[in-house]
Amino acid sequence: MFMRIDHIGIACRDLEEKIAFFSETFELTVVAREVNEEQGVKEAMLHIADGEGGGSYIQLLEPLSDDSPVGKFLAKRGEGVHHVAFGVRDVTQTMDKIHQKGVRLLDERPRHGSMGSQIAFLHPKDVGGMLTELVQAARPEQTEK
Ligand code: V0V
Ligand code: CO
Repeated sequence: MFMRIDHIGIACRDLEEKIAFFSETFELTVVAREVNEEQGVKEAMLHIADGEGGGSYIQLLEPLSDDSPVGKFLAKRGEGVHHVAFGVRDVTQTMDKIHQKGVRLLDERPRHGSMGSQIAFLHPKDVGGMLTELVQAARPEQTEK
């Protein structure tokens, strides 16, 4: 079902400061930046490695507002790991399979994610307290601008 860890999402208050820290400390390169209004975040992807069907990354997330998912998380828990995202071949099919096993989906249909991906979230309370994201990476031709 899962092909790789696509990314670890980290909630931060100051995106630029955390980009500087992660890129300098771990020698990682920022490969994408995006403001995602629907998800209420400003985010950056730092590349780690390439895997089957896509790469793996650290995703740094700064909230666009206090009442967004990441804004609420910061207020409640402070900075730190916000979610773990797994790479899947077909996000809709994987959502159906997982839903049939009794795990609540936070999205009824896939949403737009970083770098042209299709994403969907699973309820953290049904996954041992871990907010879980499914990622179907864009095919190369879909990421070309
Ligand atoms: C909340 N909870 C978490 C959590 N956020 N547990 C683990 N990890 C998290 N990140 C717990 C929280 O402590 C509560 O537990 C319970 O879940 C319900 O949380 P709540 O505070 O009552 O509810 P909200 O309104 O904060 O909503 C939480 C959820 C929300 C997870 C439903 O954040 C959501 O819909 N997230 C999905 C979208 C998202 O996170 N987007 C930002 C990343 P107790 O206190 O009841 O025990 S965007 C992204 O990754 C992109 C674009 C990408 O990858 O490309
Ligand atoms: Co993510």
